[in-house]
Amino acid sequence: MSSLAFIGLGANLDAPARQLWQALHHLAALPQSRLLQCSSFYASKPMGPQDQPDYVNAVAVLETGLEPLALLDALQAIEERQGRVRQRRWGERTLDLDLLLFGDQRLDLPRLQVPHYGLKDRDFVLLPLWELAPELVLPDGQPLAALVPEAEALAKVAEPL
Ligand code: PH2
Ligand code: MG
Ligand code: MG
Repeated sequence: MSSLAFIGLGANLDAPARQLWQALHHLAALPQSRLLQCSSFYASKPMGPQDQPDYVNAVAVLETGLEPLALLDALQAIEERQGRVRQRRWGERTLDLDLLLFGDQRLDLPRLQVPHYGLKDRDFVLLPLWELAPELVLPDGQPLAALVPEAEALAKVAEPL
């Protein structure tokens, strides 16, 4: 049985848009999985420490037969392949891949909370998600469209490469 997984992508170091393209390439190569779609790339001001570069953010949707924790392992392996070093909390990074939604599952495991805890508060997640799935209803029954009008517009990155 396969599930739809929404994945948040973010980067603010080392040619961020190129990092996102490379991550999409790796996501497309995951076993038992098919990369269905990716949103536009959005430029966003950093949440957290302000003395770091702006981010490029996007959301991708994957159809996968992997279990959530196996997918999480795969996402972390991609982050590592792209040189991710864990520095300060909410600090700069070459690539961040967050499992935002996994079908309509709700998981509260030590390693994995789904839906992602920050999903509803982050414009750089809500806007690309809404671009992909304007009719989406979150596992708690809340329509995504109800959250988006409060989100601030973000500029799309015109030339991702
Ligand atoms: N990710 C962070 C910290 N701050 N800010 C923006 N704009 N976009 C991000 O993806 C982001 C962030 C850590 O995951
Ligand atoms: Mg993140
Ligand atoms: Mg993360």
